[in-house]
Amino acid sequence: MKFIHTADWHLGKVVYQRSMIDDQRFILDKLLEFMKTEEIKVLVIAGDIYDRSIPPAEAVNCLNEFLDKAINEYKMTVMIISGNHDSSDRLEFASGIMGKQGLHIVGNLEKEMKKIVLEDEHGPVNFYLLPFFKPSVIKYDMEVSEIQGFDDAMQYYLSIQDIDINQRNVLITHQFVSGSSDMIQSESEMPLSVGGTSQIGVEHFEMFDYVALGHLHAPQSIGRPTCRYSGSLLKYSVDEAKQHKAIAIVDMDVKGKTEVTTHPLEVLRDLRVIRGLFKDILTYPSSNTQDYIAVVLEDDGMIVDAMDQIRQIYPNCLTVSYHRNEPDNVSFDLSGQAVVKATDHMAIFKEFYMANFGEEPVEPLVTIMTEIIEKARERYNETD
Ligand SMILES: [Mn+2]
Repeated sequence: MKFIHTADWHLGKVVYQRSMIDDQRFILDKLLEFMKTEEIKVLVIAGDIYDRSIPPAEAVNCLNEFLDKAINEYKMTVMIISGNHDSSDRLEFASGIMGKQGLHIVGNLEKEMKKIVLEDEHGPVNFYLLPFFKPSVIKYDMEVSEIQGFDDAMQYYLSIQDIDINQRNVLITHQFVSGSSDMIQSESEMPLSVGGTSQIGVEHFEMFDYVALGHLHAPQSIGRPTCRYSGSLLKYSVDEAKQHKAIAIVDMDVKGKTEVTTHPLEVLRDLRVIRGLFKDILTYPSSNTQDYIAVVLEDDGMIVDAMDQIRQIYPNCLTVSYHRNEPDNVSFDLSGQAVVKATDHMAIFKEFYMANFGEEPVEPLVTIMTEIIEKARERYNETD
């Protein structure tokens, strides 16, 4: 059996005030075309269908049109779970009725994991649909008081499921699953928890022949080739510019024989970073001027109206910044604000000052800021 694994569509996403709905419609058409050509009838979407818990109407319409074609026209089976960006209740709406048509949506965690059984020439393949959940759901709703975090919540939850390890099993889930090597993270992922670790050890998933993960936006396997983040549908932040987005094609043969390949889908507009001197960027434009562009200027001085002039050539330019304001620990969030990864308050202030004024803050600013930080710490009882 072959199926497609994808995740993190974030329909309705706005990047630097630009709605990406046209790009999303375009790539979803390409996905349908690809599945039709390859005669693949099963699609798995591992959460974050929408970008927000209350998605805009155009995002709902986009999903609706996609599912209408996939289910009614192409007779596909589609399995969807909710991610941390989705509203589980909204996503689950009418899912009971749609199950008969081949559309399976699980938004809320149930004590018994939803199982969809599909058959091929080798027998059944069990797809388990496990939506994003926080440890508090296990701790309070299921009344398991010893649960501390994401890792033991997942371990506990899987331990109470009845899974036949002699059959072929696929898990679809949306969590931060980690292996022994480094994971690639992106700016456009919303942290799953504030404070503490939300990471779940990959070793808890050994009973599954394939684990279809959602949450991390860079395509990557975790621990083994058959435990994988498909990555997001499109590049959703500037730091994802160099990633190669692709869907995963999972080819499941007999038990123990599962192959994974990837396929990049054609995009309407790419998201790229262009670096250089202002005059060079204007004089020698690259091809695909309709792409989403983040410009990093290597000029020393400030250029008045840089964005307006660049947009004459690159109408979809998202952001213009200066290389000199680019310390290693500053990156850019979706609204174009500099995000400082340092946790030290004074370091954050210094980076903020650098990004705005192009120089280090001097006295008496530093002393004043030190006092403000100390007062704020006292007020919120914060210690180092
Ligand atoms: Mn996501």
